[in-house]
Amino acid sequence: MGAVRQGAAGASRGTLCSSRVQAAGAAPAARRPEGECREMDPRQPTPLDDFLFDLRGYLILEGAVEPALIADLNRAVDAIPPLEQGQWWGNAQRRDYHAATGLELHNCVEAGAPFERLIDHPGYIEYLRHYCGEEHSYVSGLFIDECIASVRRSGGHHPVHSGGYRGALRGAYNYKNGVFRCGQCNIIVALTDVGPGDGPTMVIPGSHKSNFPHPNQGDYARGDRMDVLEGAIEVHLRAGDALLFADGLMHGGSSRTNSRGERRVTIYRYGPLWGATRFGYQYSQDLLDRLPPERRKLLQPLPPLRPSHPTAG
Ligand SMILES: O=C(O)CCC(=O)C(=O)O
Repeated sequence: MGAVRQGAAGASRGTLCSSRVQAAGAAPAARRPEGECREMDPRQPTPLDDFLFDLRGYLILEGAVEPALIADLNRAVDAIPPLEQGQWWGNAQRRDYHAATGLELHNCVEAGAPFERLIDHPGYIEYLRHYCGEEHSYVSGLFIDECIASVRRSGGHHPVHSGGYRGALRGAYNYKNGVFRCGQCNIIVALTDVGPGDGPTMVIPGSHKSNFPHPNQGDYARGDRMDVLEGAIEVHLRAGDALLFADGLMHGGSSRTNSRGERRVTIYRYGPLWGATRFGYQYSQDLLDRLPPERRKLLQPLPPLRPSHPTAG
């Protein structure tokens, strides 16, 4: 099974080192890290994207992340030491969702500069703002409530979960009065090619709106595999492609049957700026302090507000 690849939305886009466009005298905090090159124009969702996202609950953004960053991300993944489930590495923690998923390093924005660069990547950030950033409201903006580096080896998989039926508001798909109001959208960036046998993510197109439970979805905790679940398709990606989907879409990971190698992806979950991290992870002050303001806002949209001169008693 293979997902139909959608045409590249914004074909040839140049790159530009931000340092070249920095206004003279700009505050250092507003600068991107030295040598970091960014695409000139953030990719914007098109009317066709809106149609397909509404219809299917997901989009494939081909070539969303440039090869140089993919190479940096792979080097950053190589640098992750062997970790036990629950073990911390700095302010990131191995927390596999399920015994079968393989390594899932949560709070991965704390695991190296390449992960920071995904926070507001122009290959997809405007899509998130559009679909789950409460556009045209008094609280428009985004917050990243989970970010994960995932490494899966032979035999690994992720059982199906989510779906419109009795779905949590947090991940719900919504469109009303001319605006999207999704509770959460996920961006999965492929760091390796993910084709047949590599353990591609699976989705059930349209299930973000389903009114019924899937009768054969099985038991998540028991680790039932979704490989042959009726209605599910594999999403094949090349390294650098991104899968964007409403969290309310039924999704999971097919079994990796290739005996060698690894499937490497990052999973960043975005929601409205008033959200909270799912498991209680806190972004470190060191990280918040060094990020450019527009990135910092995606991790801490509203700095804590306290009286500067607390009154006694
Ligand atoms: O690992 C995968 O391919 C699926 C990821 C997933 O199920 C999730 O992000 O909730």
